[in-house]
Amino acid sequence: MNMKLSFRWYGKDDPISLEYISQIPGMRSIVSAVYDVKPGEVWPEESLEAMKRECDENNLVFDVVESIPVHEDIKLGRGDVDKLLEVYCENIRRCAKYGVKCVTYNFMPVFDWTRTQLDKKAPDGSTSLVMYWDQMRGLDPLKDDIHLPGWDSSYTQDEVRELITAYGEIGEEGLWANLEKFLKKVIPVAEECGVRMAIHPDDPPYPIFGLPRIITCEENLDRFLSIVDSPANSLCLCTGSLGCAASNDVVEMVRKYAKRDRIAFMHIRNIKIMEDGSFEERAHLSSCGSLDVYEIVKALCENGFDGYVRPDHGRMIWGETGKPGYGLFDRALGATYINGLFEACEKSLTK
Ligand SMILES: [Mn+2]
Repeated sequence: MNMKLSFRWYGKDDPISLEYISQIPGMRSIVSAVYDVKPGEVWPEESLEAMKRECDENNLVFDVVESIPVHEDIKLGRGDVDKLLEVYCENIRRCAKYGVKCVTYNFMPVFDWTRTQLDKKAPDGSTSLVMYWDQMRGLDPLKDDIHLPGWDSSYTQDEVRELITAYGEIGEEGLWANLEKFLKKVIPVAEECGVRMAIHPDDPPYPIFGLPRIITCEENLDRFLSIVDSPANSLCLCTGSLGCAASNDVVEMVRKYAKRDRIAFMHIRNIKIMEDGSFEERAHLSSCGSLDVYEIVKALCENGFDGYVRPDHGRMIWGETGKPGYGLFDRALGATYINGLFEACEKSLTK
């Protein structure tokens, strides 16, 4: 198969072993990062070297990083941005030195993904992540001490308020300007090292608590890609993130950007959009959610996609416990389903 199947692994603290991951049919690459270093600091080479060695020992390739986090000061355009950008570039060089070909990152203010519950029980007893508007409404982080699951707990509530206010002041155009500065510095370095930078869309792709969100829709993806028109400036197209806005036609987006070779990395998962715009993470199968995963894979194959693919969040099934969204069993089922779709699509195209 042309695509490179990959699996996210959280390193030594991940309850799932590389040996287990290597037992998933067709599994090729490990997606990981150095998790014990703060944003804005240089990654120790020993950590990258150890990661590469452990993957090698399990016949897996460590060639995708998710993610090198972007320091809030880069996104806000304040503090010593030049120094932070230099550190970012150095981390890309170091990753490349140990074989990394693709680096994912995001430009989401303050919080990464937003959900209201991480263990919503479905009728079949499985659990998954959900975002329900009736649990969100009435929450105001500027007024109340709120703790949504998955939020960086290292921030105090006062720090969160200060950041939210600062992002409110720069707004969407300020965030675009800071992203442009980031790309113009980082992409030439990535090109030199043979690394493709892959931006992850905002999850969900609309404003939360008034925070600006810009990697959200086709118009904005076009704008993003035109800032630096290079394959090194590409997308991590996350079907579940873009797909939870009903206005996004994910199949068309995949077709368009795969044709232009601007998708470096695919996150494949399915979500169910509810009537009020809330969403639930579901099993990968098309019939389990709102996305047609067959059409997504077909659009990739028809446009010669040969980048990385990973089964994104899975449900917790069969009594497994662990990091919500990142269990072994359902992501392995997702991987096998993805393999099947790719085999069928690729074979039908060559006949
Ligand atoms: Mn994703």
